[in-house]
Amino acid sequence: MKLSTLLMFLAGLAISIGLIYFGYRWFVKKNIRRNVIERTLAIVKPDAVRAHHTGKIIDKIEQENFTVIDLRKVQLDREQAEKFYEMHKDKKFFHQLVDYMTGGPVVVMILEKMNAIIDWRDLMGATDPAKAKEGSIRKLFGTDIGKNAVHGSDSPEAAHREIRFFFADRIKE
Ligand code: 3AN
Repeated sequence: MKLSTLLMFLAGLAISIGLIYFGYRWFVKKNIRRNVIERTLAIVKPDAVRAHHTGKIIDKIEQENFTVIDLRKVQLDREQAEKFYEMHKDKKFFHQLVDYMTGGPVVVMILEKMNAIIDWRDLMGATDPAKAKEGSIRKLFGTDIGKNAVHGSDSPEAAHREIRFFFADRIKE
């Protein structure tokens, strides 16, 4: 075998192993059930607040045994919405997202239960309400992928950052 062929084979193998390793870590991080009591951030977004769905959404949250630790109604300004969604700043829907999230008040909540992060995302349903499972909040109350009724933190790190964002006074608990 020629040396160049061997090197190409080894490079391909290293890239494949790297992709599998980092892909697996990403998947585990996004989907983990650690069986510990967690807190997560939930937001009832402007379309759902405007449509008077807040009470129905909280009812579903409590039926699933989450404890609402704190709750606030907040009007985000552009600077706050841009900061909150800064990880999406290069996406083509970013400005639409900021317009939407500043278009009316939101209700933000800290939710607590075992596996709160993944369980709240399960209860929310897929990002696109059309693809969300039956009975999920986005299926019931979402309009479309841009106006999908609720938000939930997607990892322990995000939950910590997002709870601090809205409830800095509670983060030391
Ligand atoms: P999720 O909220 O399910 O974690 P992300 O983090 O991919 O979804 O997206 C954050 C938010 O950006 C979504 N909740 C939605 O409001 C908006 N968004 C995501 N994808 C699109 C899209 N293709 N077009 C418009 N808005 C989108």
